[in-house]
Amino acid sequence: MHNATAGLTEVTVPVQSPSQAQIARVAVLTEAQRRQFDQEGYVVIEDVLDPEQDLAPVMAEYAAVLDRLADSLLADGAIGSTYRDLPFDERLIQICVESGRTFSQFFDFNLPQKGVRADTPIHVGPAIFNLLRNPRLLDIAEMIVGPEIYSTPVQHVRMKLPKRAIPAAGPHDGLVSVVPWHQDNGVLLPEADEATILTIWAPINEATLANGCLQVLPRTHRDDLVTHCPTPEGVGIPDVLLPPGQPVPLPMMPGSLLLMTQRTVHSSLDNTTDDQVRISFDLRYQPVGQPTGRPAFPGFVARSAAHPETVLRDPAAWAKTWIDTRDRLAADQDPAYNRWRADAPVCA
Ligand SMILES: O=C(O)CCC(=O)C(=O)O
Ligand SMILES: [Fe+2]
Repeated sequence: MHNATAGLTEVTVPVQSPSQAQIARVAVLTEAQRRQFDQEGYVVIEDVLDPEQDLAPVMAEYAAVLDRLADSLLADGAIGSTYRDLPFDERLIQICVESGRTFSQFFDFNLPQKGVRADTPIHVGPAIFNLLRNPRLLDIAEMIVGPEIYSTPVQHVRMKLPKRAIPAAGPHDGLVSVVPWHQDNGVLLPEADEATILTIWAPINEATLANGCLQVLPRTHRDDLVTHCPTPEGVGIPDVLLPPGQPVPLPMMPGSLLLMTQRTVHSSLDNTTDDQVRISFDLRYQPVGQPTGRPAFPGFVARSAAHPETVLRDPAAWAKTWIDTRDRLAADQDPAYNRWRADAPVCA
């Protein structure tokens, strides 16, 4: 009864905390923030998203994904309990440790670059779509890419695990582990070199030096694309080619956003904690009509002043674009995504 009453009260008398009232405004970059983005190649903007309103629905969806995953692993005998009573990150860690596997593809709203099968897991739920279309995110994106905004298909959720939860045999890729120094353009096809691609990196829980926050090399966005090499952790810039400069680590609270250009050199730290999963989204927006660098994957028009009728608003239609893509790729050859060769002299 107590819960029902509390729920009703919330609905009839919405309580607005000062921070919620502040968050409700149209999101804008101040002149100083815009200047920092232009001059340094990155900027952190605090309190753009409301953790309760904007991020909790995403985590509720992921909790349901983890429920289903735990049920099926228990049925297969891979784990001894579903660990339903543990908080999300402890539960995910326990399930990875016990099964000796990692499960990034079950949560990601993207497909692997190779070996897509008709049953490759992908989570394209409505809460994820709503986050991609969040008006405050799009307000910020509009200030960089203009009023015709395309949500590119090059985006991920990353649940970076403590080292102890990653099996020695891997995978040690950037969805669960450290990410080497790179420019985002370096992981795209050359077709996107001249595009304007904004990366918005958004932590869902607190990102710290200990659990593997991002770090940037300021002002590197003014350089051309640097040669990258394939590495076991993903495509990265070899040490000899890393531009000089002092890395700036960026611990961040949920609700804050990091904005980067497609040429800003950045990486992320190891998760050296025992019991935390660093959960974050990296989302990308660009002007409608420019190449995304991953032509085999589907994006969508997220906002359009000129052609509002082209905006995708239906979460089920969005999900279908990915499921259809999965079916097509399962039947096809792997498309090429990377321009870098492991046998280039600088990569040896
Ligand atoms: O989240 C990470 O650890 C790396 C993210 C990244 O490279 C990006 O957002 O472009
Ligand atoms: Fe990146």
